[in-house]
Amino acid sequence: MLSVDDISAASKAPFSNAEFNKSIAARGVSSSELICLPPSAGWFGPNEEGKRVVKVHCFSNQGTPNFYMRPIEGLVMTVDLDTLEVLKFSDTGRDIPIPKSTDTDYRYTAQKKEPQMEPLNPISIEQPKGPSFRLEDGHIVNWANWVFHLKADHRAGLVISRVMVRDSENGELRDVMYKGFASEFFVPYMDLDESWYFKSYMDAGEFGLGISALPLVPLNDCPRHSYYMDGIFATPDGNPFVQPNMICLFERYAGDISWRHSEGLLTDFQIREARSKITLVARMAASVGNYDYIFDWEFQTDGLINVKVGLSGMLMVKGSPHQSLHQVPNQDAMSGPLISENVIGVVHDHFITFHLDMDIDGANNSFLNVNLVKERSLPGESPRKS
Ligand SMILES: [Cu+2]
Repeated sequence: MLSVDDISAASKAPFSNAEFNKSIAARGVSSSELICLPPSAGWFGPNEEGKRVVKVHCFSNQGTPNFYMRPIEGLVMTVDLDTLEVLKFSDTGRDIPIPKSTDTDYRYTAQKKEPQMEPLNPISIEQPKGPSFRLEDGHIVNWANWVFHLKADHRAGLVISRVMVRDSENGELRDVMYKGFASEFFVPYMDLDESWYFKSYMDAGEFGLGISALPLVPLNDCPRHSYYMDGIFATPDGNPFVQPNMICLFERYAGDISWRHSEGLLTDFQIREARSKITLVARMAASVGNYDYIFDWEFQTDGLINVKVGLSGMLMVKGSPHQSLHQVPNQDAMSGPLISENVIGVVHDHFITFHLDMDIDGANNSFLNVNLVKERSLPGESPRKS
């Protein structure tokens, strides 16, 4: 895993390299406007064996905090993390302009015009008696029929363990899951270029989801009556530090129905039974470089656990010599669509794997995969036609 110290040292390493300084000067870029980052460590052959090696690429932050939209394309340094030496210097994009900063600032205060939609009236969900969950020892969550342990983790971000649900008939606690967490991400970009082939991020194992989870913004990230939990991690030199408010816990009511039934059309029973759906959510948002992953572990009173991952933030884009599609001689050769002047959105996937150690009514569980297959009825077998 790359530590915060590794990342900061690697991002500074190019500036003491003469070739690098020459190249950025030739592009008319000042070193004060550059932000350099190691995108993904990976492993690319035996000549990296026994070394801790990262690639470093750079962006210009001139005119925008959204430097991700202004890549210095084709400029890649391979840096040894132990010696901070530039092992390899690759400069293939001198003819590719740095995309403009115009309209790239995403901050609310920087928006020049109001969004073209009818404004929404204020909305809020009342909990006059406060939330219904209760915490023991700061980590054991009790809510409705659920009991589980919730903690922050440097690598996985959020870990749910010893999950139990109370039997509604006899009140006994029944095991559901021993432990669950996001075990890894894999984000390969579909571009084989010298400056792109290594962009195949493993965000949990290389950077750490917990260490990337900055404090949540009350009322915007999590609703009123949320409980906020800190993460306590270690710095690279072993000192503890607090990552404040990195997990929030809240009850969600989105106006949905959990269960209903009506009678009256066919019988004399006049029944209108409906119960509102209230769930409990444990949330974390990891800002891994340009992307923000929002993790929601949602508990339903019917015994279901939903895990949802939302993706937000900025794209990792590629600089292009072309300003419009008309200038592109062979569009099929591009690794993604031209999304703005001189900007390609490289096609890629985000794969997320989970460690789910289920203990449903004990440890003796099995996994069954069900696939329904269509079967034709034989003539004379059944009057069913469809
Ligand atoms: Cu993406």
